[in-house]
This record gives sequence, structure tokens and C-alpha cells, in this order.
Amino acid sequence: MQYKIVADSSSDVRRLEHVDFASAPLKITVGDTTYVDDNDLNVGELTQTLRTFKGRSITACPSPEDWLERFGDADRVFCVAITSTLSGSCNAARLAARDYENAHPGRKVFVIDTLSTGPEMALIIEKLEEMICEGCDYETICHDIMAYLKKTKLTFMLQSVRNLANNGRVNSAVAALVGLLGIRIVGIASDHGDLQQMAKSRGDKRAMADMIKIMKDLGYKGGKVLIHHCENLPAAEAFKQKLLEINPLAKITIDTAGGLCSFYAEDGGMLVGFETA
Ligand code: X90
Repeated sequence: MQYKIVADSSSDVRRLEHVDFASAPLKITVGDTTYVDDNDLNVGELTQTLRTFKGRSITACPSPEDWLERFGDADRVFCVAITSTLSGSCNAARLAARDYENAHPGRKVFVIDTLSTGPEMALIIEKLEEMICEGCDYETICHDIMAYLKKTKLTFMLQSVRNLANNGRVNSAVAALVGLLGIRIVGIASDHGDLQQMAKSRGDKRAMADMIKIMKDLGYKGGKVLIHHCENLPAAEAFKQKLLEINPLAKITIDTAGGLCSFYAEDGGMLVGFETA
């Protein structure tokens, strides 16, 4: 039985060691230039461009064909998609899954609407990899990954919500916060898969204290944490230290955000996916 995991590029996962993996890229159009969010994208350069760009910029999710061509000829495919509340990616994956199963009777595709993005998606992907490696059967994995998804959460801090607001991905209360200097928008991915603002914090330090509080309130007890940042390694490292104070043995990994998450989380933004108890 050949397994494959296919995620859209908002997961920030570029490769897996033990299971066949592919990323379906989203696209980011800044003025006249379209960037494909794949492993060749220079994310630092994109962020640099966005610092001074004043025009219109938009994003586009992968098409059903983009998903389909990444399934290869696997017998069992797991699709891991960004929240369907804010993107058409999950819907495209579902269409691809239907076509694939019709074209190849016996093969199966399980589509996961993560209701989240970035590092929470990466947690899901790592858990799938683990279960596949353990030799779990397909039905068990489908069931257990949905249970795991209930235990994972996402919190974040953003220095700017301009791109989210310009693309209609936040409600008007959050959009009204565009242009506030020195303020960090701290929030979570809600149970409905959209951005829920929890605090307005002055500076990274205060924002990180607010994020820790949110994590504890949501049931964080020292489980696995993935931190993805956009040009803000100092904050990511400081945050990791704070978490190690709670549990010195916690498994905490820092990574850079890919193109899509960097575009929306913007310069200095940080996303944290974590397991609750
Ligand atoms: O289909 C598309 O064009 C992609 C649209 C994606 C819009 C949201 C991306 C959010 C990226 C920003 C902070 C975390 C928000 C979490 C909400 C679930 C990261």
C-alpha cells in the first residue's frame, strides 16, 4: 500500500524524511509579478519587496489539477489544506479527490480541512507521517488524525494586518487595526477556521506574554510546539525559551514561514502551532 501526503504550501512543510510528500503551491501576485510558493521561492526577497510595495497584491489557491497532479499513483493520499473558511484550497482538494477516486477505483483520498494554517498544519502532517511509519491502517489514520486535529491549536502575533484586510480575510473590527504602529495583533485560529483577535499588545515582548497566556488557557501543558516566523528569528528564539521555562523537556521547533504565510503574517509575524493536553 503506497501512501502519500499532499499539503498546500501554507503548511510551510517543504519535505518529509520518511513518507512520500508533495506541496501544492499557492500563488502570490504583487503588482505585475506572480510568485509561486514552492521550494524555489526566495521568501526573504518577497518580504523585502512587500516592505515598500504600495499597490495591489492578491493570492490564489491551488486548482484541483494542481492537487491532482501531486497525487502521483499513490493508493492512499492524505490532503492537508488551509482553512476552508479563508481559502478555496480545501474545496479544490475535494474536487481532485473525487476525480482521482473515480479514475482509479480502489484508491482513496482523505481531505483534511485543518481550519488553520502554517505550523498547525505542519503538526498534522508530522502526525500523519508518524502514524504511516507505525504501520497504522488507513481507516485508523483517518479517524485518529481528526481526533488529533481537535487537540492542536494555532496562536499568532502580527505586526500588520494590511494584506489580510486588503484581501478581505478579516472582519471589519480587525481590518480597522491596519496601520497601528508598534502594536501587535495577537490571535488564534477560531473553531470556525477564521482569525480571532484576542489582544492588542505593545511590542513583541508583551505580545509573546499574551500568547503564552492564550496557550495555557487553551490547555497547553508542555506538548509539542512548532514556531514559524517571518523574518523574526529573535522573537521565535525568545518564545522558545519562555516555553522551555514551562516545560524544559518540551519538543519545540523553529522554522521560517513560506511565501503564503509570510505574505499574510507579514514582516515580523510569528505563528505558533501547539498540542494541548
Ligand atoms: O486562497 C488563498 O488565496 C489563500 C488565502 C489565505 C488567507 C489566510 C492566510 C493566513 C496566513 C496569518 C495569520 C494566521 C491567521 C489564522 C486564521 C485561521 C497567516
